Amino acid sequence: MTEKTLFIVKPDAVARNLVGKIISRFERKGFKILKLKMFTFTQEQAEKFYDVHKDKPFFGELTSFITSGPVVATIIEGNNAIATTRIMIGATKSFEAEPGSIRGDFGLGLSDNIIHASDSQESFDHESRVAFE
Ligand code: 3AN
Repeated sequence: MTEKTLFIVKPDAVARNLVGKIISRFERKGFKILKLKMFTFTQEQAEKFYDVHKDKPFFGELTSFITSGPVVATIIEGNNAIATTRIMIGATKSFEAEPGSIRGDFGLGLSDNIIHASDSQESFDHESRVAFE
């Protein structure tokens, strides 16, 4: 089923010059890039983007990290895009993520875990609206 999803190359990965390597994995997998945008989240935008986590103890850490530098937001399209992208990015804690996944190959952090990707149609709708507003 052709589907769209959103992923965001986070500030740690942009700072480490990993943008091309990360995007190329999705192209190589067979996804088509529909939109691409480099920007820095404002505090307000970050709070809206991560709205579902607003009651979590790490909310402050999350918004301060995502606003700490430029990110690259990408909307891609392809078969089963949402679930397949989640498999490709790997476990939330980069230090536990499987080698072969993006977090498993490029990171060791938790807040600084390289990449974000929508985990449902509902989060894609919300997150793409905020990132591309
Ligand atoms: P994922 O990014 O894999 O969907 P979520 O939705 O559970 O993970 O968490 C959203 C973001 O919050 C993660 N990308 C991570 O950066 C951060 N995060 C999750 N759990 C923690 C935690 N215990 N401490 C700090 N940051 C966390």
